[in-house]
Amino acid sequence: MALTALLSVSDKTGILEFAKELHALGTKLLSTGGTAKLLADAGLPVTEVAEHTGFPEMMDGRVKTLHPKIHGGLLARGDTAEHVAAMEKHGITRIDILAVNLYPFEATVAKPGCTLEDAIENIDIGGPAMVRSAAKNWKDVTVLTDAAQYAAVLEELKAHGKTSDKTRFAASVAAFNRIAQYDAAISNYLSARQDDGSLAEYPGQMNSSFVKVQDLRYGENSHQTAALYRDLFPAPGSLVTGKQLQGKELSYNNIADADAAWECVKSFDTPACVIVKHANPCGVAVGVNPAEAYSKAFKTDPTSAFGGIIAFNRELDGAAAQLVVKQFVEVLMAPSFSAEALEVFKGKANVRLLQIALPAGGPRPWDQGRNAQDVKRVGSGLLVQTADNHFLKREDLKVVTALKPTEQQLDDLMFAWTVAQYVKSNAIVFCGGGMTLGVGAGQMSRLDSARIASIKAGHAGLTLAGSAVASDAFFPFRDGLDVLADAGATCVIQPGGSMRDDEVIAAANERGIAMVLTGVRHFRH
Ligand code: 93A
Repeated sequence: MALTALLSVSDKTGILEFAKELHALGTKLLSTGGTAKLLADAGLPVTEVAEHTGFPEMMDGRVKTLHPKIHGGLLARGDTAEHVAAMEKHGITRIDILAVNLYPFEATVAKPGCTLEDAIENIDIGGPAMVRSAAKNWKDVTVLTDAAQYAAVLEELKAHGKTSDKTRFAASVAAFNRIAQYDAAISNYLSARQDDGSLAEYPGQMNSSFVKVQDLRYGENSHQTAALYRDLFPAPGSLVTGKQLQGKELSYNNIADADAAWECVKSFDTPACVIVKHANPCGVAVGVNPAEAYSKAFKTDPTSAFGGIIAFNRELDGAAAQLVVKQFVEVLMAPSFSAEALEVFKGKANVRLLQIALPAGGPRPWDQGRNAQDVKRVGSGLLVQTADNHFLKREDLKVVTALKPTEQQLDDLMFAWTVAQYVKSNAIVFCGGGMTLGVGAGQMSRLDSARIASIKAGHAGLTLAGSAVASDAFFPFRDGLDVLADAGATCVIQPGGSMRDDEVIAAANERGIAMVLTGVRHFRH
């Protein structure tokens, strides 16, 4: 018996060729307005759904296929006598093949300036309803939601006059996946909007949809498999919006470290360089140009910088490239690369160059370019929080010591605080002259982070006399502060809020340290 195919597609790619082949195989064609017209214009015999159901398309096409003759034809089980009888009684024809792709909701909302009204009109109702019906009834119906599936189905039809169970089941799974993705896009888009259509600050719920970018060779370790996904709507200026210009494929660890470096370097207004190793900055500096910023950043910890991930927030020019090329570097990131810089790295085919545009609103995280949500997997759950986007302004600082920081010290403290936000807790960051001098990261005790930062500065041959120090969270006791003072620090920035703030402030006064409190902390784990 001749098969019937219902074709209803917004994206008409490949549909005419598919319909021609189906027709050649003796398949009866049913179709909705626009798709039917395309087929009819090409001379194919096609019955409009409206004619088939006896109901016109109405309400601007909102009601086209939502009819028992369509859904009965998709849902009836061929192996159930009662279903077959109901079809006969109501004059319902079996629909064997359904090809549907949906109103382009994702593409519509991705366009700048898309209104809420536009978005809503592009929510497909009838398409997903048919896809669900067909996918549920996969034993009887082949459901196609992607033009890439047409060829294989035609081959099976030509060879066997029908599709295999395996193909229909796989197509059903693909269809439900597509519907889930589509609904997630709608839910995400709407959740992020207020009643008036403006962007809500935080949807208050975890419902991101992700698109796979690529499989990775392996995960954090070689026995782990891994892949990179991106948000359906990535934040402007975020790592996944970048373009790799040269070099080996990025690894899992490369991507994680590149993200840490990029997020940190984006925080600076002036030319900056961030060198990351194992998710922590091992050198950060600002300078009059990228070359100076790099030279300073490198000095913090030349040992750790080996094989590092390096990010700039300005075009990487020839001068900076000539310096960077001297060290072993895994990934190099910048908003752009000058022709000279590209020339310098041409000979280093393994170095991965990643070009990422800074967010249009400016390089600062508080403008834009951050994910609304941070996600961390725990056990069989997810921890979700708003991102740590807090931007500290100078006027927010509270001086709590007898000594007031000088303007120069305030500059250094603000710099140190910005860096500390990107260092794993407990973070202690010694800085001076727009560069990091010693970074203590990821220790279980703040005291040890302070000791390590000071030891590392010593190893790098840097003096901490007159340095400024940021602590990502408060000092629980005065001992940590004493380590900073012993090392030569003269000013400190920290959140405050400890039970022993008084003890810590008294220690600062005693040691001749100017201390400012931020009132916010930057734990990062
Ligand atoms: O507006 S709808 O939600 N109402 C429907 O009844 C319906 N039936 C199919 N959208 C509906 N469709 C969609 O129309 C399909 O999913 C497809 O994307 C599109 C094809 O329309 P045309 O053939 O007129 O271009």
